[in-house]
Amino acid sequence: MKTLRAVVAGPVSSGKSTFVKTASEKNLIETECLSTDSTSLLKPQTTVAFDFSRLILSPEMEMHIYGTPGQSRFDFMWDLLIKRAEGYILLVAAHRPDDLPSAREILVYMHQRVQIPMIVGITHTDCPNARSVAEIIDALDYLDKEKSPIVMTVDPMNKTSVLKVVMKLKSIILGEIDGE
Ligand SMILES: Nc1nc2c(ncn2[C@@H]2O[C@H](COP(=O)(O)OP(=O)(O)OP(=O)(O)O)[C@@H](O)[C@H]2O)c(=O)[nH]1
Ligand SMILES: [Mg+2]
Repeated sequence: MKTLRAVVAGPVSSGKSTFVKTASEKNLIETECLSTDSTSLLKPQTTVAFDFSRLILSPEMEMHIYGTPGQSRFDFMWDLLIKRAEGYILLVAAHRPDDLPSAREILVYMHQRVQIPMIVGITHTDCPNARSVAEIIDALDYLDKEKSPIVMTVDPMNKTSVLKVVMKLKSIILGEIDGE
């Protein structure tokens, strides 16, 4: 069985754990602990190590999906996870523009370590004050000017929506479609 490894990264509360859980067919692992500091204003629990789920793609292939912690004090986990990955999804919440610098920091962090297929997944588009996709991409100031990233809106609570992003990433990793 061939295994593809994908990482789901992004700022605190962008929807990473929800995404990984929704994609899951089996073996879900979560490492959520009570939030402290400013994160507790957003949500009672936060990921401290990683989320993990498995998805069967075909009889010969499965995908392991790892969700990172959002807090930068756990960035050693970002490093561990991204270095084994074949692709990643950067989740960005559309309704919290104050998080965009942190999303960009994560993008830079990943880009310094790997050049692998990636997708920007815009979450919380259903929320009041959600910014437009163009505004978000502008703020991310994508690093590779010759290649624009694939950008998709995604509802991490909706399986069809999550699988659409996962299958797109799989196709780019396998070279079935161009990542530009
Ligand atoms: N309305 C709305 N809520 C969402 C969306 N995506 C995620 N959520 C909610 O946002 C909250 C945070 O989601 P998590 O999946 O825990 O976020 P996370 O990125 O894993 O957060 P950390 O582990 O703390 O970094 C949860 O209550 C989700 O149900 C979305 O697109 N729309
Ligand atoms: Mg989480």
